[in-house]
Amino acid sequence: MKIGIVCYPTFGGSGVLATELGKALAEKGHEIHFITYQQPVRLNGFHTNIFYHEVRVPTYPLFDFPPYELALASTMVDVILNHDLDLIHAHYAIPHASAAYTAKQIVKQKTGRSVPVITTLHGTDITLVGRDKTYEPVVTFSINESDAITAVSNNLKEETYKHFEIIKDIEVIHNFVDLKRFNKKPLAAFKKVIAPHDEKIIIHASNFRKLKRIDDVMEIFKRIHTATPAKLLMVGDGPERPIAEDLARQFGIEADVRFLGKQEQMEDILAVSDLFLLPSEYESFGLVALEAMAASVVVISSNAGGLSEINIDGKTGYTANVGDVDTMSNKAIEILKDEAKLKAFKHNALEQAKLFDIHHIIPIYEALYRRYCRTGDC
Ligand code: GMT
Repeated sequence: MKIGIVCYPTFGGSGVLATELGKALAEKGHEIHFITYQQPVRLNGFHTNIFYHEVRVPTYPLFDFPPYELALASTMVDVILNHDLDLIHAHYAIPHASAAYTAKQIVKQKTGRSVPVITTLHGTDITLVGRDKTYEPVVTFSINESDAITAVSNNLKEETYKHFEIIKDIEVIHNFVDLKRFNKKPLAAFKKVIAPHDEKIIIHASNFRKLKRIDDVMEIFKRIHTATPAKLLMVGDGPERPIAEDLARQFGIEADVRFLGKQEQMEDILAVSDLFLLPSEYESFGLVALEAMAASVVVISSNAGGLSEINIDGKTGYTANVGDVDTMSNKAIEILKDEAKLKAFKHNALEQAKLFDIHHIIPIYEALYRRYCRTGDC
């Protein structure tokens, strides 16, 4: 099949998922066209079946806000026509689903052909930004106009029906992880640099927005640090980072907290880690937690959104109510101090991640695409 993938090219989970999906589909022989404003971060290396089309947004002194959505829709039209795409898969509703709708109408008017649009909802496009009155009518319309709608968790499906008037069926296709990427390589030398005295390695990775509750991460680590020798790796960047750096100094733990910024080699960092902290206010899924589990890292998370669909309380880690730093800290300390339990939970985490292996999920997307394909066997 010839598939156009529209996504955000950044480190966010929706862009990561869309890029990994495209790469896996290309491996299976499909022709993949990424359409976005920048080369997606995970799109490294050359593949004969992968094409990248950059959306350029011309500026003009009149524009305080350059119209990205129009440039995106026009680029989609070009790519659909020039490469005879079978379908468009839009990841994250805003503005991708509505731009795809516009592109579809233009192609229909020009050629008479109706190009199927599949929209995958990822989280904040529904639970945060999309619900804003400024966007809601367009989001509702473009979701309903999509030929197929998928959500990355049962929770996100429920949230979508709760907050939008959706008249169509939403199919849940869980996010996935490529377990092959997480074959633990011997990284003893790297581990020694981070934890020279064999301290436990705790990790958090996100875009450091308020919703990630970075202050909870720092508070939980402070308590862990008091109870057992530990180091904290903070991966990513965003508005809450200076606050977290301040807290580390206030708590007197700055020597044991490393802010690594945005990182592409998550596999190596996770490979030396013991425990992942994700106390978020909401996660539709928590792809980063799944990646941690694929690297046999135990997860302590909140039970918000779809997190409980992947992190099984008392098995792969622990979950607690949002803001319950007492439970999260106590459970983290308990497991870090009990080597046998830590080992068992690490094993369980990997086993759970296997359920979401890429090889189970890609065929589900392919079957969905086929349902909307022109010939049925494209
Ligand atoms: O978490 C973020 O802020 C980034 C956001 C995104 O759109 O990239 O992530 C969302 O999509 C991911 C991939 O489906 C999910 O794993 C994240 O849980 C979801 N984030 C939220 O729901 C807050």
